[in-house]
Amino acid sequence: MSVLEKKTSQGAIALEEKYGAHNYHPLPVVLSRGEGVFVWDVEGKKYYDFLSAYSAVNQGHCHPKIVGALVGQAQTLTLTSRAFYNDMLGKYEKYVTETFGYDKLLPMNTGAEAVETALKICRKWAYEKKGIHDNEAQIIVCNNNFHGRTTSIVSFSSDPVARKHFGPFTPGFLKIDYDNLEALETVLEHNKNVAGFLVEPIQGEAGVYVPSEGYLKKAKALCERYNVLFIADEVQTGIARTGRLLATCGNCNCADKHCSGTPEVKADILILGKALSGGAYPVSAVLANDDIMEVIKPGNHGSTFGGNPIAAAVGMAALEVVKEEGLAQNAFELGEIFREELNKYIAGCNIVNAVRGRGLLNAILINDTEESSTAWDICMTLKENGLLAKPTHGNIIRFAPPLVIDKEQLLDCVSIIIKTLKQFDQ
Ligand code: IF1
Repeated sequence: MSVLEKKTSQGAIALEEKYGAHNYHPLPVVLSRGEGVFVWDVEGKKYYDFLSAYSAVNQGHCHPKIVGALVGQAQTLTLTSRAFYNDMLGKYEKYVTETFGYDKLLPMNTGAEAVETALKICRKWAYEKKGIHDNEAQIIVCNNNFHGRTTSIVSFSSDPVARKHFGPFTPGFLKIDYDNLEALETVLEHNKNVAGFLVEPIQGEAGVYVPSEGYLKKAKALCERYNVLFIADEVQTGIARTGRLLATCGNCNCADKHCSGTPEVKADILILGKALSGGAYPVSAVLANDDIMEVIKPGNHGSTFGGNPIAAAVGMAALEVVKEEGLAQNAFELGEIFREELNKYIAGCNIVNAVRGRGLLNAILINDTEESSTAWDICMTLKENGLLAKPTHGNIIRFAPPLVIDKEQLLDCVSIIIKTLKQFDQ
């Protein structure tokens, strides 16, 4: 039988291996179906999904309301381009801007495109509003950031694997340590050409690194003092993942249907992606108020697919699900339980050093080197035990289930994780 006919995991992996570029190293599991917190492989084995497509599937796999919106719109009108108006985009823009409390939205498709968009808006604002001389604007970014894969974005990455042999790089970025206010202030003090500060509220790829209490608020205050735009990349942390509608939200009750995400920190430019569509479709967005967004004029920026009617329908449905099902509240409560239960185990084990995170964006730090295969081996055993997760940085395992998970399922997962870790503990 040829690999094409063989409907097994091995066959599917062989096809990707032969015909696909080798830009990933996936866990050897081939998924063919998903529903809520579960996915099934081609052999029919059922797993808890503890990656959620890197936090894109916060609303759960194949959420009927989101799929309904997708199918309904796909049968009506899929794409017009922005050369013409469509009857969905304005409704979507109104809904999203009201939800997050901004004047305007610029629609894109992927997270990286939205980050690029934010950088362009920030630079243009710097030249036209702040008065920085042409081509001299600088944007501050953090060490160990992850903002995507485009040439400009990898230009300011600190990951050698993501950068090597992709130069020459885009200039105009200044790197400082994350969670370090002095470093931020020093750069702001000594450089008159700073236009913006791009930051993740929690560094995801860096291993779910949660900054010190008050860091974002104080960083925002510094930006205000120096007339620098605070740009929050909430592609991964946004849409209820961290127990708030946004990780930059304060103590708002996001389970409240009318919550507009009272901000602890209100970013000047907010970047959303991933779960903005619940994983059903690539949908990203940049939000800002008029004084900033008005620098963008016809011809300055755009995308064939950005703001298409399917994206608009899916985006509205996906946000409605978050509000209707109280996913921020659920993520907050279950996140507390998750860390508490794991901490009980960690206190008496050797294999895990710590658990950290916010809401349902968490990670455990494996007691081994970054070069070791321990975290990978644990993820392989978790897979055998019916739970899918992926290591980051060699010795950190991220745990980010869909936010529709209930308490009973979460406790079931905690026991799978602990049972697995015990197999590695000496
Ligand atoms: C991959 C991590 C997650 C992001 C933030 C922008 C983007 C991302 C804060 C770009 C994307 C991804 C993409 C994914 C791995 C991944 C990731 F491990 F790298 F950190 F989510 F945890 N800003 N994050 O996290 O969005 O263009 O991909 O839509 O496979 O590269 P995108």
